[in-house]
Amino acid sequence: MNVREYENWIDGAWATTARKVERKSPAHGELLARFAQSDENAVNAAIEAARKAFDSRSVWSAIPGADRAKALGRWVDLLTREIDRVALIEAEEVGKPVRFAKAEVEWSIELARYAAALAWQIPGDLVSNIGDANLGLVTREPRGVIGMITPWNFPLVTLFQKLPFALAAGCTVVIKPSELTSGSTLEIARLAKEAGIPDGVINVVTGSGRTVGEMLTGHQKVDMISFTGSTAVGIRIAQRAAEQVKRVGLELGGKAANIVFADADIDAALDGILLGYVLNQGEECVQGTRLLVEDSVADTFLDKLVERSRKIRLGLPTDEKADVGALIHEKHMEQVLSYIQSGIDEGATLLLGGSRVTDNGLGRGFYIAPTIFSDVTPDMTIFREEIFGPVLAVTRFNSVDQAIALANDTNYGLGNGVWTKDIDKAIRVSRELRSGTVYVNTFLETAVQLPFGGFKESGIGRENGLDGLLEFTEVKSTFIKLGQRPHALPHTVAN
Ligand code: TXE
Repeated sequence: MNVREYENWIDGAWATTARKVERKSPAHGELLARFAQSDENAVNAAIEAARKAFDSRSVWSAIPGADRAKALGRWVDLLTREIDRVALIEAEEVGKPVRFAKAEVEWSIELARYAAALAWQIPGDLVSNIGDANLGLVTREPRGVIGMITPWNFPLVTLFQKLPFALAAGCTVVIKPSELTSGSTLEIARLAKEAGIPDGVINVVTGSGRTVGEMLTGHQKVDMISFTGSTAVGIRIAQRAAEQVKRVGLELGGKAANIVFADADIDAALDGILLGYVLNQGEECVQGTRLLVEDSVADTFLDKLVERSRKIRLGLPTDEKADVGALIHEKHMEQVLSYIQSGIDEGATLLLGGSRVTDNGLGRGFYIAPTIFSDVTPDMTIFREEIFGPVLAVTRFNSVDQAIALANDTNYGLGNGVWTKDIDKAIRVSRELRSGTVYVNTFLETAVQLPFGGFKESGIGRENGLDGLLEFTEVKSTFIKLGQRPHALPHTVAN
């Protein structure tokens, strides 16, 4: 296997770093790539390059939006050309099946195309009702240099929910991808140069969160941190950013519930719940990790769910037929197993799975069988904490009010699902769910126009949609006086 060797990408070129970190496959243990372990000099150089590109207005930040849109379009075309190669890198480094990695790159491309189009028309306001002698302009300017810190579960999508939107707005960026999955981010930075996006607009420094992430967050010349990752790290970033009154965008953890009412299309609900708890090995912030099912249909629903879950195929990243891959690393796998143990110890009923899978050539990887617990109560750890593995916690309910209360009984608020054919019920429940996204009779669907983000501890701010672009802008009010301005202190000019 060819080991990919990467350096940092700074000011439009590879920048050599002495220390490297290795990434081994979580699916079969072989060495995949070496990434730079950046030091302070590298981080400073990347920030300086982004600052210079931003401050010299004619490079990117103040050029016509149409020119930025065209450059982003060329970049997307190049990424489209390289879908298969980038998808394979993504699959290998994360451990996920390649067909899902390919869908992820395709979705990233769609996000970038949409964001590029937004660059044509960044909204502003003209305030003309403040008297004939006055005119007000409300304009949106790019926020500046954005530090982007991204996680390992969807390295490209989590980045593309930020990057093209920030670029469309006119910002420049320094990205710190996860130290486990930096390959695709470095590849797209290189493609940006080929597309004619000016040097310094996109910079990538790799390394750990404790070093590189902290440096980026604490740097005076970074105007905003846009972060996707755990709530614990998000809180730490917000605290540090507050010291500099630095803007943050935080997309954090989740504990989504799918509510299945007895009048739902049961076949569709089964399909959505299945995908919702195993997609990306369950390593997903909007994972449908809790199932709330109406008591009258619960037994048959669970029987069918277990039956379908048994048919889920685990496999290597290159296995085109695999549904579920390996977890990101051994420690994470052990943590998921310890959550499963807590479910058993705290009295939930294990209906399926519950252990590591090592047969069929998966023995060197970190695989866990799809796992379903029933009789889960809200005080149990598996009901409350983000597990980030293919584990479903099932709780029964008897009324609409009880279902809503159970779904909202969490510190998180990223997404939830409702399954019912009753339109009144669907709308009532979706209004009362405290989450940034609600899916009705579907789950994990996306549209680039719809903003994405969390209520409560799931985050601050929104990605995607027009809101996703506006996050990367500052609002400026310009007051214009027309004609002769009357003296405010006339006695100071009287003879
Ligand atoms: O995330 P971290 P981890 C959740 C999920 C998972 C848990 C831990 O529950 O099990 O978090 O995953 C960088 N200053 N999610 O530990 O640490 C880090 O290098 C600045 C949910 O991998 O939050 C990486 O680039 N940066 C989530 C990024 O933060 C720091 C996706 C995310 O890593 C830093 C991933 C610091 N002090 C995990 N410490 C989602 N919402 O989808 C780390 N980083």
